[in-house]
Amino acid sequence: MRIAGIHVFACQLPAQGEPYRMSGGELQCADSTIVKLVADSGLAGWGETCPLGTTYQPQHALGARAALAQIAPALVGTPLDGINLLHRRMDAALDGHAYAKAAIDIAAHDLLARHYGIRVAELLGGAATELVPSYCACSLAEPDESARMAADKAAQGYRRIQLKIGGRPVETDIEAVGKVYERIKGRAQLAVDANRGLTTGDALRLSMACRDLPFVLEQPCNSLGEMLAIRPRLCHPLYVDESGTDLATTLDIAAGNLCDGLGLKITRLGGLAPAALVRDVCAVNRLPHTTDDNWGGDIIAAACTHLGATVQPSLMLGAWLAQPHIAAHYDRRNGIRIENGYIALPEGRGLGIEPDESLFEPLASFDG
Ligand code: 0XW
Ligand code: MG
Repeated sequence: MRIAGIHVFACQLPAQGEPYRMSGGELQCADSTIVKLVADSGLAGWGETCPLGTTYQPQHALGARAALAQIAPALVGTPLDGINLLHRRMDAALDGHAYAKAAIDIAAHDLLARHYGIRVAELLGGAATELVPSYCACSLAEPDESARMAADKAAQGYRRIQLKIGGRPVETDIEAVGKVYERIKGRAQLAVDANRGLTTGDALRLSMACRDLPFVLEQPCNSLGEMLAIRPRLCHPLYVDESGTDLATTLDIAAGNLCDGLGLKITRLGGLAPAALVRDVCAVNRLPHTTDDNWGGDIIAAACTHLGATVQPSLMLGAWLAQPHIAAHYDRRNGIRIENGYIALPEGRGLGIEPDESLFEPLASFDG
């Protein structure tokens, strides 16, 4: 089977209702890039990469599209014998840009799984569950509003709730953590995520002030060095997210037990194949992790869900999806949905969804 064509699309994904707020800013609308990989057999696979705006990480939609324009011509006509060979060809055409390559990786997993008549979860080693736990994020808000949101999410069945803090006086963060914990204790686990927004001093102050409250502290500071410097003095497990800037760094963190949990983002690592490698290293070190991404529609949601299904259940923190924050489904019938805090693993071949191409804006086609 050879790659006959690569087609790139855009899809705008506005945040429904309130903007999605974190310490580094807010998101009104995300600009998603969608890839359709077509084989000479006629089979097609779908991939997606959707940065969370332009400041959450060093990624942006126009960068993804420029990288894809650089890579795609080198891939058209090549055999689609396996994912590793595809990554080597992408790396030979362009260094870095994992978040763009991820869209092709995901599309290739969808296509190869369809070709073999299996689901992506099976291609990734096999599903340990048909119901994948999700978790939710409460946007940055005033303490009472955060407590109300968290209580509502717990009532919806979420068993893990992530509270956004940072970018304001740490006293407000401390108040929010206390009020949220009081509303969800006994019903949901709490992760407090500053998205790099705290100084080391404020992170220590928050952790010490809340020493009696059980939660994990996610990406409190900007750099891995800052977080490692304060880790011995923290009163809470340290979870790393944004500092897993690429596959090598993330593997160093996981293999070196440099944290107590990981926010694993499929596109930041370069796709499902590298993310599965991190999954397996986390399993060796019994490191809990999520199977997330930044934002995006049913395609990236399906990728997170299929990977999440293959994680050792005792280490699976959940698959965060943008789906509750956006209206659109690419596949109206089989779109990925969260119910009672869980996501049903699609039964269909590949990713198990059939995106409606008419929803997407065609941007470029590369077909020899
Ligand atoms: C909650 N997420 C997984 C989704 C948003 O992209 C941010 C991210 C996080 O944990 O920082
Ligand atoms: Mg995070």
